[in-house]
Amino acid sequence: MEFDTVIHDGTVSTATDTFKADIGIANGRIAAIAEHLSGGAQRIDAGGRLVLPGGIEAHAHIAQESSSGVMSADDYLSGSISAAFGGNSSFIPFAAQQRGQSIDDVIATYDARGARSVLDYSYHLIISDPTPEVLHEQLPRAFARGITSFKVFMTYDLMNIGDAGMLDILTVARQHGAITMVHAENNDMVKWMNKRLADGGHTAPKFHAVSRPELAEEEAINRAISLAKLVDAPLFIVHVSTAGGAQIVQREILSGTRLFAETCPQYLALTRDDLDRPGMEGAKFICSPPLRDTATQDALWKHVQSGTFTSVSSDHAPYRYDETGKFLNGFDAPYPKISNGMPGIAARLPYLFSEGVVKGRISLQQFVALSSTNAARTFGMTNKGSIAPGMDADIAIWDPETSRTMSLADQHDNMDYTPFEGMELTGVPETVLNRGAFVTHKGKLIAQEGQGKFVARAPMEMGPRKYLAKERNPLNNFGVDI
Ligand code: DUC
Ligand code: ZN
Ligand code: ZN
Repeated sequence: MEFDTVIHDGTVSTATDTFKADIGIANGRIAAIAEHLSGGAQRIDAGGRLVLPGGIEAHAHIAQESSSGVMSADDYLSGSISAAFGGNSSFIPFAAQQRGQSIDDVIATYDARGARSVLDYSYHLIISDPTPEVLHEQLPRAFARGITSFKVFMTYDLMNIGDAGMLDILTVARQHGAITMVHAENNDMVKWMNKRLADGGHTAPKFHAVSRPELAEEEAINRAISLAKLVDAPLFIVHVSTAGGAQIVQREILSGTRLFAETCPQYLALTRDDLDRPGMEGAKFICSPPLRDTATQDALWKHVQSGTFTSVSSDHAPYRYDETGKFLNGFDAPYPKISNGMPGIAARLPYLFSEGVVKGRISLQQFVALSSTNAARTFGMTNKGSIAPGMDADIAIWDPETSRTMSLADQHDNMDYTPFEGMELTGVPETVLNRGAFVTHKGKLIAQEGQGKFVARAPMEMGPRKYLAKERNPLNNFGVDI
């Protein structure tokens, strides 16, 4: 067999196995895996390094305006390059509907933005305005294009769609085989806390953590799950930041609810003490939900280890530490007017590898599952997320031993800080292939702008109704499946 590329002398790891093998690539796909493969128009010597499925970043804000109109610092070119240097071979940022905007217009807008990507990409649709036309005409057109996941918000006045809006979206998602992602925080609790903090003159960045209590997340996660159960729809809780929230997710998964969740490196690595750095430095660490404490970090790691989380995602939301980003409303803005989010698309996998695999908290197989395979399966990237014949040749070659100190100087995004500055991490993704083509090689960018392609994703298998709400089960007395 003729191969375009052979990767030889690698240690291959998937979500289930680790083995020594050569990989033959033809026409962008994995064509053969064997102990020894000869030939290949191009041969890549892995030199015993790890050969893993390229990471799939399932939560990133790229070329996206926030609800208050602030454009993220990264576009699809810088965001995808940064992702690639972090060991990713594809990503699924958000395409956000502003109120009043049609979904067709949202998709056209993001298609133009996505065309610059060096990695394969798709979008999760953020829905802020679920009108009947959106629900019954525009979303079905989006599914037909292979956009099979949404995100909704339970917080922020300009984004929160209310419980009824969520039920409408969950119902449509179930009909079409889509999964609904949710930002779960109780809007009124946060607003009430904001008002009391403002009345007391508490405006410094550190009060951001006070304003969004753990209870606000736990209550909203519980409610979101109840809404999803009423209509038997699968649900994905994004950026879980609390022990209580993770515990609810674990309990529901164990009781058979079709539920998925992620946490993010910032909740494992940083605490709310970072919000109290001198001057306005704390603004760099404002994200929602907020950073918590070391006890929460320990609890979240246990949930990473024991399988509560489907994936660990970056929630890359890059707003620079200047007047274009964090300080759009002034350098002394009160915390609610400081842009919300932090960068991390390049740090996600090196952090998870170093703190997870190298420190013995998770196995290499868990790393692959959490960084790639589970996202591919959950979000319908059927040709990605594993190393097997027929799959896209989306591969990351890792040096598992080299250590480095994270610093802004090594970043490839458009940011002027990294929240992980100074962290010592072991393990470096040196080379990334996307459909067999180099994106990075030995730490250098090889890809051309626009090399990535839009990935039409498969619908999620819904399976039979479970009737978790017994009142909707027609087999029960008075039950009506409306
Ligand atoms: N939610 C996100 O998912 N990212 C950034 C800010 C937010 O509220
Ligand atoms: Zn969110
Ligand atoms: Zn986010």
